[in-house]
Amino acid sequence: MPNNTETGQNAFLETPEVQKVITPFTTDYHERLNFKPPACDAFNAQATRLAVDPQFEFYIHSAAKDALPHIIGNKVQRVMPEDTPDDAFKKEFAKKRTIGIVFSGGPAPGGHNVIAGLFDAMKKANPENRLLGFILGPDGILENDVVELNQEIIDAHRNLGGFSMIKTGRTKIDSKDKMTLARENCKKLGLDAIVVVGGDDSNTNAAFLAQELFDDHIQVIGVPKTIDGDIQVKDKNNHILCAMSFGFHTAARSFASNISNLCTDCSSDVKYWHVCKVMGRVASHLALEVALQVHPNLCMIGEEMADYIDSERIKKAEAEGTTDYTAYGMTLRHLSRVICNAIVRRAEAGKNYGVIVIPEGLLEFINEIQVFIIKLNTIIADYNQTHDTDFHSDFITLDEKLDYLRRLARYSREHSAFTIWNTRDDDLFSDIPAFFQEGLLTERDSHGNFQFSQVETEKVVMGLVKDYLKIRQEQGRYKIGLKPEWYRKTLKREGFDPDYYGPVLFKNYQSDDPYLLAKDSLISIKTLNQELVRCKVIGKNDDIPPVILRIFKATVPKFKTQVHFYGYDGRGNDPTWFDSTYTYNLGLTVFSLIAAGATGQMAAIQNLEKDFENWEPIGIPIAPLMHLEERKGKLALVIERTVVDLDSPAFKAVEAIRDKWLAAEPGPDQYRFPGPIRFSGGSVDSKPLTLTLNNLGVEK
Ligand code: FBP
Repeated sequence: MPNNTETGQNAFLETPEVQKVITPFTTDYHERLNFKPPACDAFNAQATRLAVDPQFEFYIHSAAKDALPHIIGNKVQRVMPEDTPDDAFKKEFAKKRTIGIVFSGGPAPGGHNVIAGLFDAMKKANPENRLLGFILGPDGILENDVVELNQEIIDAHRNLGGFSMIKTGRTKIDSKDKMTLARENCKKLGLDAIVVVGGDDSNTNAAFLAQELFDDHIQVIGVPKTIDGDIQVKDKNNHILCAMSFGFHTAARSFASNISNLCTDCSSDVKYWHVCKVMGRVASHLALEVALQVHPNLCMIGEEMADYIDSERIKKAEAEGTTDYTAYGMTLRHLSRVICNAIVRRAEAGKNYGVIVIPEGLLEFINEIQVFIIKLNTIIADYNQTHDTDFHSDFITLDEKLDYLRRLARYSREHSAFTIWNTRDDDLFSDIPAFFQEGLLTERDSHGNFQFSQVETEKVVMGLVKDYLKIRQEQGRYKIGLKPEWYRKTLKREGFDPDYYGPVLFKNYQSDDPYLLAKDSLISIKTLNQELVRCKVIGKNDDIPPVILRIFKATVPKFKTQVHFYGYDGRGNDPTWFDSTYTYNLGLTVFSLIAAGATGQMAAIQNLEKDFENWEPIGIPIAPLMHLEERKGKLALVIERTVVDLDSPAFKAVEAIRDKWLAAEPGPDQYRFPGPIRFSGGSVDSKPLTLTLNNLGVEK
């Protein structure tokens, strides 16, 4: 053992054995750096060319036609191998180019491989090609903050997670001034092309940038990134062009691996409900994939909530000759009832524990919340437009914000004027817990999106669930079922006759039910005492026998939760084999698009849902994917986000099987254990289960 002086400690740290232990460079890390993802066939040729594939068609929005005239006519292009390029082709393909690349929005596993793929392809075409990385996202473009990416930098990031190589940001290039600045900076850098790696909003931005830079001959190519999985592109005839954005698989697998550990934990100490919120700003794709990976006891899918129809309410209204508009879409209250019922059913089967998966964007699909979000978006946008300052800087505290809303409501009442915020809105809003009010009033992101990750969705939902369970408990309708054998054994051990006490304590003692349920009236020691006296099992002044008390206590559930948020952790995970390979090929595709002169296109890999041999690199025109959507209180042209399709085989599978996963019956739970993300071994080339199921649905 070294002595305690600084020199001694340093000498200790420098010994090879200690170095081996404390090195930050693990075996997995080296394996990742050295992994060379396979390339799609086309990229093994000397060069590539593009071929328009006329079979794909889109509905074109007239607003997109007006706003993006130079790129609206783009078509789907296939990257083809070119093994016998003539001299003119070779010259053009290998022309010296400077390409800029920027990450935009939240990190997603695989981003570094997009850069690595692009770098390898451009250096293969011409070693003098230069790749510049914009630092900290679109701010890097506006501030001309770039770094030249060389072999050393690229090699240090291959197959590793995060966007740390050049960082990212959420700034949007959304004004004339910013566009002009972006153009000037791209020209100053001598860029031939700029690559935007981002989500739906960033690819929207890429299209506008392509339009803006068209006459300067600076090409713009987008890359579909986001763990949320909501960039999925089909043409108007439902042909799949891009089945999934990159990063989704890794994030979902990472969440699933952690959540399946909670399944193990809760079925071991049988006392907690683990409430797991998983990221996905709006769409529930991640929650759906996690459900398929883990088989949790309960999984809410936001899209289903919006689709819900309360037929009982509709019938009741019809009978009264009225229409009940609240019967369409699920309310928060109803949602909490659905969760409660599931919890109660499991408790009755003796399982007062479990795992619930809640998508981050769940509240977006709850009608009443959606109305608040739209109204508040408009109020904030209007305020910012009519004042020089910003709503959130002028009203810093929640009280100040609420006071402003109250004034709006008062104005509408006193002037009998139509305003977006009336007294009823204000009253309903006052009923919401303060932390949730604060969440609904948080600053929107730079794209005008409501930031669901800032709202404690799970707290809102589980708060209501807890309240309702308490009511059910007071009504005697939330009990833990006891195994008859355990009850009999326990009483016999103490010398009591189970058959004498059974009918007094349980409502189903005479049945063949697998679990005994305490009578509804037994909700406290006092009511137990009363029942025992009423049935003449004990006298008025007798104590309850301790063993009976013990049995009673075993029927009383305590609802204990542990809340978890899975988002940033999975977003930072090192990519799966699927995402590493997918993104590397996206990078190669980007260069093929640029080398062939494309602009306003998004790089994609078709047939991702199939085995790697079937993957095909393509370019998808971005402009035709646009539609009008409300942003910052105004209609804006944006790429349409894909939410979970309730008719998809993946959702249908979950719908059909989830009652089994609830496992509100005797026997073991149905949890699935996907294991940790591995970079080698048997399951290495697995892909998202949603993709596989949806593909099987297509092939059938
Ligand atoms: P992108 O769409 O930019 O990829 O980001 C997705 C996401 O991870 C969402 O799942 C989440 O709601 C949001 O980013 C969190 O944003 P932030 O990083 O700003 O907290």
